[in-house]
Amino acid sequence: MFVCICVLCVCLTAVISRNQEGPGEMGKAVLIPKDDQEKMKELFKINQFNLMASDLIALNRSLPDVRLEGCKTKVYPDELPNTSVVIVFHNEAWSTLLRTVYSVINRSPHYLLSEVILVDDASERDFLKLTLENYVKNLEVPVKIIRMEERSGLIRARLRGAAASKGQVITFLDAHCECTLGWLEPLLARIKEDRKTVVCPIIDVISDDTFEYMAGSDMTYGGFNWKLNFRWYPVPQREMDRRKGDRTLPVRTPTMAGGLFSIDRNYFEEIGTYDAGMDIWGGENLEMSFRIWQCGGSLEIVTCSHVGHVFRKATPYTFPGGTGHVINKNNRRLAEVWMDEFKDFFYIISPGVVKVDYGDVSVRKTLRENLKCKPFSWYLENIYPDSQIPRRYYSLGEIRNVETNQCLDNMGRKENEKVGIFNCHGMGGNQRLTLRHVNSNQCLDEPSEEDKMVPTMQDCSGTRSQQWLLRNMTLGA
Ligand code: UD2
Ligand code: MN
Repeated sequence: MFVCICVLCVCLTAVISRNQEGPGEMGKAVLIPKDDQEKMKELFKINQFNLMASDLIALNRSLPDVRLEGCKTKVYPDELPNTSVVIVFHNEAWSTLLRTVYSVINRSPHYLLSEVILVDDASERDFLKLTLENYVKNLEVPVKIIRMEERSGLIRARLRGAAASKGQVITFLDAHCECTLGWLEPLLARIKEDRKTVVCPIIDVISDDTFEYMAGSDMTYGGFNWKLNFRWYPVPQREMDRRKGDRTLPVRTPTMAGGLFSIDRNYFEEIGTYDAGMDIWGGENLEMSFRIWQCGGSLEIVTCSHVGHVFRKATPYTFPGGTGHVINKNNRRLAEVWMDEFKDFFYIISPGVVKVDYGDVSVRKTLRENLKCKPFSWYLENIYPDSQIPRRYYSLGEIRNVETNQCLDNMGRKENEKVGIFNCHGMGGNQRLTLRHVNSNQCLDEPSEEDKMVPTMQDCSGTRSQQWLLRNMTLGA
């Protein structure tokens, strides 16, 4: 008996020392020696991350516990719904894909893990075929592999994975993630409390250069800009106040990044899964975010759950049809179905996008009617009041003097400064003006004597000096 324990001690020590000293252990950066850097740069191109570094790191590497102190002591109910984890991939690297799978299996209580589903979106790499199939057979949790017959894009691949899943909750992850200790319980607990809440972890950053693991912030949440790009913004004061300053409580977020979230299985179906008409990549995250909020659900970042993701600066794979075309098409689909008259802001800022054929969205419009979803103006007023999109407006475009062909131009200046007059360039930018509702803060005011032609932007006063005659203003691209 004594010997046994002693042997165990030795083993344990061996494991711990390996874990703390190997490359990338505890989430540390992996630095490649000078001599190998040429090779490293070559390999980088394959996945647009440092494949050499990733391949040096153990598939089950250790990570730091980056949670807030208050999260470490939280107790969750014993009876939580279980989840299927769906991971879609196209030509993913072996080490990142398997590290994702190991981190799920090793850091989730197994009674909460129904299965892991890998959906191969028509990858062309041999090791992702039979070698992968044989490898996952030996893992402790059932891992199912589904193959798309042809390249379908992440949206339709996720739909396939979701349809095959059996868990009460579906958790989606990208194929280059690492889950940290305690990541799953807070997500499932929140869904148990309210099945119409869709939850995201804090997405930590795994460096694409060194694979260093860096904690993400609980002080940022998801928004978007007029081009319909997802963006991170600071959590506004109103949301801090709502949570009474308790940073361990979930943050209500206007949008999600898209790759990492959990959703009640039945609710996923009730709310209309995904728009299967969207191709390859992009747009589905905002589409789902708007849909959840407008149709009676809510979207949160559960700040006690941390999952890392390799953020890349460029995409490693092809976009059949062209990158711009695919993304514009997906964005048009979401704008046409969910954004009502506010879609015009997107169209004005992205000239050319209106020419992109977005196919048939009638099924999605019917879904919106059936679910009796609220208008986009409600979403902007109530969920995203800090949006850059002006919520009350009459019109958006350039103000052109048809005689001289010159346009009002804010010349990049700030509030209460003069606006300028410049040749119309039709590119938006500083010449994109909105004529705001009288309640908004700034209005064009008449030029003073010495300024001759040039009006200024002033707080709206409603006086005659701020009244302008607007003729032939057109809205649209
Ligand atoms: C972000 C999301 C991503 C998705 C995307 C918008 C995070 C961390 N990531 O981009 O999940 O919402 O925004 O669409 O929030 N893939 C396929 N087939 C394809 C293309 C991609 O299966 O045709 C896989 C890919 O291997 C990966 C996942 O889809 O596992 C997401 O793709 P990405 O990692 O290139 O997207 P990312 O992180 O830039
Ligand atoms: Mn990704």
